[in-house]
Amino acid sequence: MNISQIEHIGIAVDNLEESIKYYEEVLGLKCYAVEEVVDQKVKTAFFLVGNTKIELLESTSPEGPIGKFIAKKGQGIHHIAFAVDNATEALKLAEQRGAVLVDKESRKGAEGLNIGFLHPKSTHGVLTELCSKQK
Ligand code: CMX
Repeated sequence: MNISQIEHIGIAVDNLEESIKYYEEVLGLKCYAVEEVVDQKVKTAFFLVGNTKIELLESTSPEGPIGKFIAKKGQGIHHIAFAVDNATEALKLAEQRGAVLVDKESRKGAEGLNIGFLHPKSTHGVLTELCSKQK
């Protein structure tokens, strides 16, 4: 699997603009990118903290994963993403080791990364993303 670092922490928010203000004006971080990921039904905003990113996620639809999460739990930490060499291989290995996959293979996510998720029911409650630059 070879996890090299926490790539990002995903945080579900009600309103991207309002949340960006908090991260910039209170914490003094700088939002360096805003991107819509259409197939995930989210708008994202990114901040760099050392080598790790904070990814804010606003839902574009109540049917999307973030819309459903916020309806149930409200705003807050949604997932943790680990950087690996090859997300598809890491997913396969995680499955062999007992995790339940949301994604059988990696797919394209924000910032062009290849991403795939492990189901939180199999990871002690934390939605876990594996991501890589290569496939
Ligand atoms: N963290 C912890 N638990 C979570 C969770 C999360 N982020 N999201 C859902 N759950 C829990 C729910 O609370 C629920 O638990 P209970 O059965 O005890 O009530 C269970 O998982 C099922 O939740 P659900 O609301 O019925 O949602 P679904 O099963 O339809 O979907 C999941 C859950 C994880 C499969 C779905 O959210 C998913 O596919 N996530 C991966 C994709 C994603 O999150 N995309 C957004 C980020 C995109 C990006 O980073 O670019």
